[in-house]
Amino acid sequence: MGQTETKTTGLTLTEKIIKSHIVDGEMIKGTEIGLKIDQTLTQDATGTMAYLQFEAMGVDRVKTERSLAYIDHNTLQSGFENADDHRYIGSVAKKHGIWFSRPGNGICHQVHLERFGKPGKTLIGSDSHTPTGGGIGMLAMGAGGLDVAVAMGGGAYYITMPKIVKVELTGKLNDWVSAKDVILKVLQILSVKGGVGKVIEYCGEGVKSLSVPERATITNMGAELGATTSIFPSDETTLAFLKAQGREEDYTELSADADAVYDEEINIDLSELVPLAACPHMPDNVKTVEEIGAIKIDQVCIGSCTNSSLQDMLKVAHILKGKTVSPDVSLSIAPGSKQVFNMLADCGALSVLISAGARILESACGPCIGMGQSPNSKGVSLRTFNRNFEGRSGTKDGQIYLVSPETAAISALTGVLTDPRLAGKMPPYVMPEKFLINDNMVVPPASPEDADKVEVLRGPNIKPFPINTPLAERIEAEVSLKVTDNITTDHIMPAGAKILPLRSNIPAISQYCFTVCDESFPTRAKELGQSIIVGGVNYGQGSSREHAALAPLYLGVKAIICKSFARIHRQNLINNGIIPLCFANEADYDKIEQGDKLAIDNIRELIENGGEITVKNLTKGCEIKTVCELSERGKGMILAGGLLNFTKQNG
Ligand code: MIC
Ligand code: SF4
Repeated sequence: MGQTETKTTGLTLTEKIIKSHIVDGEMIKGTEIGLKIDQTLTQDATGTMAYLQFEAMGVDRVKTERSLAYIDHNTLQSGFENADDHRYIGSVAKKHGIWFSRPGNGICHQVHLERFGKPGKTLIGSDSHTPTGGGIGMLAMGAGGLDVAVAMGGGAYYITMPKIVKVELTGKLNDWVSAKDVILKVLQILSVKGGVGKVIEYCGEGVKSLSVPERATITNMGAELGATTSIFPSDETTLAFLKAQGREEDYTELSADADAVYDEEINIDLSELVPLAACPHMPDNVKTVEEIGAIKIDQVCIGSCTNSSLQDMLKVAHILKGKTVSPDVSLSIAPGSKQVFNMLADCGALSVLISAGARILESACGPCIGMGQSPNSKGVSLRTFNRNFEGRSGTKDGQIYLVSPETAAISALTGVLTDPRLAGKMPPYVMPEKFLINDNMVVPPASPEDADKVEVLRGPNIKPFPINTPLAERIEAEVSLKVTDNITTDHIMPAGAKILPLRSNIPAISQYCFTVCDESFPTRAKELGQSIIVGGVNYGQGSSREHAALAPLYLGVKAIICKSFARIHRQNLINNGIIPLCFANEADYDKIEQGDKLAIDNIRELIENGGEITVKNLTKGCEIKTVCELSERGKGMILAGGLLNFTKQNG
């Protein structure tokens, strides 16, 4: 904090990219800066809302270098809803200058890395795993849909100038140990809140031994640290990857200056790492596979934006070759993109996977977001994914462990969690020099001249989104819910095959808000008319889903008082005019109970002045000091009742 930009030392890689994109503010840590955004991406589960918001802004054509709309989350079509949303996104994309990646083309982050990401560029995406792009040296960040809509319209993206953590990698990974084990190690060191307000920058000799997809596994799951993003340098390995993708003209060499100064430093010797697993129900609940022991497993899922590259799939195919999946295990495999799928088919690896008994799924998020493959009751599931939050798999008492593809594949054969190092020599696999390039599932937008002729197709599931009203002078409201630490957006707004199709229908989806914690919450909140939620540390960690702010807004939630917030969720609250308050003294958490009546007087003035905000607990007869640190822009949004109102007011 407080470190100024007048540096005489060199710059970190993050600072270099920020420096070339900053359009508002100064590179002073802890202050708000606005960045020019070169590329945006959306996925379908957040995309409908983002494009409705984009339409509400009245911009004809996107102003970015490249914007893409991917379809990868809501691919199970058990009713008209998802198909209608996909049709809407396809048509709105065509009209407004956005490239449309059709269902079947793959998971947004995997496809973006392969086909569109560029070193040194900025990317924001309405999905928290957008930092995958850091694997090729992009400054890639997850954001709320509204922020993405603004960036598509040419507006800046605002972040707090982050602290920068250097992760110095030395040595080389041993056989059977992989990139997933590296990020699980970082999670063990930093925890799920250890990255908040920070960018994790990887450097050192060890970087050279990691391929681009391996680097992308690490930056992808950096989202679980709560970090603003993670980034690797762009070097010869990046060039080789881009060349193999037929995109060497997109290459720029990028690294930190030798004398760059970091805020924190972590050293990891890759050769000392062993296979790790994140145990239920948090990605930072990390132990060695050996330590957990040979627990019986019911399911193995390989895929997701963390581990679905061709390299991961080839490793798995070589491990499964000529073998059969344990009779007690269901193994599902989802290649990350059409490119990966095609190449697996062409080289015969797909046939190996099928022969071994794998259940092959389409290239999409699938089980990672509970779109099918929910495990059996109390089922133990090993997944190469990035999140194992309670209930996310679709089975409330499912026991999800996050592991590497190597550990997953070997365990699928043995039927118990198995340290892959016990399996002898690692079967060799060869990566091709050229990838199969065929972008036929990416639909280009209409030309500006033809855009008028494109009709936007809306299905009956698409309902208008709620817009807040300007902040009142006084808030008096009951506490409708009190929750504990590390509440995830999967608690606030659960996903899964049943609820995801309602993402375009806030009145309907809000009926599931917080039901993981308390089934009666939606009815109670609605009946109260307006209310306040109380939480612990790292409130809102996980996904970028704006619905975790929109549904509470619809249900009348005016403010959240907690010990600390996760970055993207806090911004989503501000964007929607919900006041994010933090206890000045964390122990005061105990002074409020669910059902207490709270009051805040002169709230407009207090927000404007930016000082302490006193919350009166009318039920308990005590006062609680809170703080609401907001930039001038943030204050404007809270006072106006959200970003859309604020933008309208300010032209
Ligand atoms: C996730 O992994 O939780 C998701 C589903 O991809 C979310 C986005 C969403 O909720 O639509 C994310 O990571 O932001
Ligand atoms: Fe999809 Fe899972 Fe990646 Fe989210 S984490 S984008 S649901 S694959």
